[in-house]
Amino acid sequence: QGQEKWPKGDEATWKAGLRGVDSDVPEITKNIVHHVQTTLARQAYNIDDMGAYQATALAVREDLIVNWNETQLTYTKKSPKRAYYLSLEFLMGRTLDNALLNLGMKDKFSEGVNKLGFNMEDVLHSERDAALGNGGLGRLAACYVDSSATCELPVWGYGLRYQYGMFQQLIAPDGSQLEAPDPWLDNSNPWEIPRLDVTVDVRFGGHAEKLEGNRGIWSGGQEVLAIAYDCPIPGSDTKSTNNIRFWSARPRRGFDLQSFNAGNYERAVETSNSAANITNVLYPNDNHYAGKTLRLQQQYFWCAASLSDIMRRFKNTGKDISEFPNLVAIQLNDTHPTLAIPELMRILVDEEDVEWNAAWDIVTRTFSYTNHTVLPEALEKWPVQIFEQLLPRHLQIIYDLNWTFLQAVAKKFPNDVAKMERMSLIEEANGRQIRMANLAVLGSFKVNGVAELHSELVRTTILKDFVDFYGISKFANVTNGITPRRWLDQCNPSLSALITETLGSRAWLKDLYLLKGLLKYEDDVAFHKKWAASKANNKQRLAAYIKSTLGVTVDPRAMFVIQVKRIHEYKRQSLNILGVIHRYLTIKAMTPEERAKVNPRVVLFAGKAAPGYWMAKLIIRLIVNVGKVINSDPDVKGVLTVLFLPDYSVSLAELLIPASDISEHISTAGTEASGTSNMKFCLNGGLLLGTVDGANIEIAEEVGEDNVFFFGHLTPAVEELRYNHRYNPIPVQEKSPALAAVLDNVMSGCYGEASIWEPFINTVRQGDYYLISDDFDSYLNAQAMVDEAYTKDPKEWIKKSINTTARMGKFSSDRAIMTYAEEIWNIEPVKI
Ligand code: CJB
Repeated sequence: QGQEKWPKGDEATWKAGLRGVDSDVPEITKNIVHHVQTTLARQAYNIDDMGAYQATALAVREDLIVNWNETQLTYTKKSPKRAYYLSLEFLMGRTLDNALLNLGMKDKFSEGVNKLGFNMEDVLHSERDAALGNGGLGRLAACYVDSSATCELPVWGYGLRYQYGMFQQLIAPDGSQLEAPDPWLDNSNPWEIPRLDVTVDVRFGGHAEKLEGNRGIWSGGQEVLAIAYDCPIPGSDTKSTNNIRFWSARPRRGFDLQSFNAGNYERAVETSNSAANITNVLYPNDNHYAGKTLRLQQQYFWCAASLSDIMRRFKNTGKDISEFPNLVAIQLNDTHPTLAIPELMRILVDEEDVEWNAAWDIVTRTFSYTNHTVLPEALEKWPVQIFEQLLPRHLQIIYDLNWTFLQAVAKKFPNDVAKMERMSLIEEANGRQIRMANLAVLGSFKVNGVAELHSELVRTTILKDFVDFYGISKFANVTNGITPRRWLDQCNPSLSALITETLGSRAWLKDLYLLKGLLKYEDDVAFHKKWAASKANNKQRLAAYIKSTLGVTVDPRAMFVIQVKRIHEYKRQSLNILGVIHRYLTIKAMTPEERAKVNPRVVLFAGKAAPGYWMAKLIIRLIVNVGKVINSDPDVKGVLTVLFLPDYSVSLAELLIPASDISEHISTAGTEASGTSNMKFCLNGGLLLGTVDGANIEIAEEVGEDNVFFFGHLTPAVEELRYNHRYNPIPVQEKSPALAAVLDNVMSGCYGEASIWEPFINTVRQGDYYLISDDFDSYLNAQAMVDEAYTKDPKEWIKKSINTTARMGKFSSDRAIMTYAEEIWNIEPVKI
């Protein structure tokens, strides 16, 4: 009784064949050698680091799959409510190190790899980053799947398997950014499991007919096949292993035989070309909407495949369709997956015969939406014309939803035509467009921003009308978080070891508030020494990398100042480089005695600009060229070095973040929704220099205002300042003589011809939308305070650093994901 029947064949034979997780070194090495021999067809005679990486990865993958299978079987048997995280981007970085640490197997595998004649560090570095994301939004998704597995929550991610990830950034001799493709799958990807049997037909185009009761029939057009590739996501110190299912596009009919027989080979393969294109490349825009048809195709392809898969899994439970929201929660990561809303309506109404209102009830109890930006240029609006061609049935559904919705709006706010216009799913001005954010809000039961200030701005600006309409309770905040496994344990082994030694266990990695225990040692001289040694070690590591990649020697005893993130005007790398120039001019004007007293700095930049973002690329060029001049000027040698590190990536972040003394998060107030690298730097004991924006504010609340360096105007002032720039401009010379001198210096030609920089300099001199001139003096002031704090009392600085790390508990992505689970998805942990 209660015993389940063995599903197939002879149970004992099956069980004898099953493997468990390798646990001792001889088993591990045996399996690695097995893969060298029979998977890679190589031997001890001809194996290199890359081969060793591949064989090790294949061995670890087997362990992951053992746990994956057990996890998925448990989910199927227990049938809990599950959450699905739909994200067009998962910026995973490397997997091997993370998997070994989460499995608790790193030491044993290192020993095994050593026995086979390799060094684990070299093996780990042979792995190529999986860069299926642009920046913060994609890396957040990666942290969230790590935390879901660690917190034993039944969560799957759904994404696209791009053939080409984020482009590789090269810097030309003149300092400009060049882009090269990232064919990351070329060496094959050991972390994915192709599921050639898990496929979905996805339709594009054709025509839609309407029947009675808002039902419809969609037919014709072209069908594209979606094929699933699964990527196991191990939790830390648990068997729980979740999944990201990535879809890849294949032509439905690989070949049109008729055209082929008629001698038209090109036409015959045409379908296959256009279909496979869909998952070719990640769009390299961050915080910017570009409106490309292929991007809309990507979005629908992914939503349709994922929903079909989710529906199939739901149906396997045997439950009535009305139970769907009790077993399924779907999180929309930004508006990119908003098409999932009309798609679920289509499935329910057209295929499952659910009555329209009942279907809408199911939909609106299933979805929730995370907004990641209030920047107007980032909000997605698809031209109705493109929509009509690709998704005619969805357009009908959107029109029908809009009709009912606007009636409700009119009823609640009679005679407020302007409000109706703003809330409509369709924007009528500048060609008709579908407003994806409005649709996402309409179809979701909860909408959240990603930091307190951002959520407040969402409620009071871009979605104010919707708050008036639905009431405040539909709108929430979930402050972002980061996984401490990757962003401390993995990237900063020396600090992680020190923390574990000090706290007596590794429990802090799963309960980050335990870091508070370090506060006991904030004045302990011996602890200070170890803390400083760890930082020095990380700075040396970075210095060695800089030497080997750029050939530049930097002194690890200098203060390392780091700003790494996408290059964007709103993030104001421009303010940083103009501040650097000011520093340079100031030092040059000093006597040698005065110079000897200056706090030596190494200022590091890294980040990619969208290939079509001309101004961001110009800012990179300026940084590189300013660096060239400063780094070759004997007057500032040893006092100021400025470098732009090419090709920023997750792996480079792992090297940079532990090495910072100060990191800069200096967006114009109200523009950075949260930021997450700010959390990573602070967790690693780097202090924060920033504006009162995004999650900087909550970091300061946690670590204490005297442990961060804040500057600049606050959000409420921004609108008026911008207004004044337009209508009552004050010359830069009057507002900030220091800035005026810096701008003149740039235009003097010492970093390259004035005409190159003029377009950028003009954005500051006229209009100054990002308020460089308003914040410049305050920024310099904050920099002076940094110098003073760093040089005056090194003990005090270390104490600040310890305090910062110790008080970062709130920013674990475990806290964030548990908030989603409890307050939005209503799901519970499942023990495997
Ligand atoms: N974000 O990375 C992106 N891309 C976008 O298109 C819009 C927003 C970022 O999301 C992060 C995660 O929520 C935020 O921390 C960051 O402030 C935001 O710019």
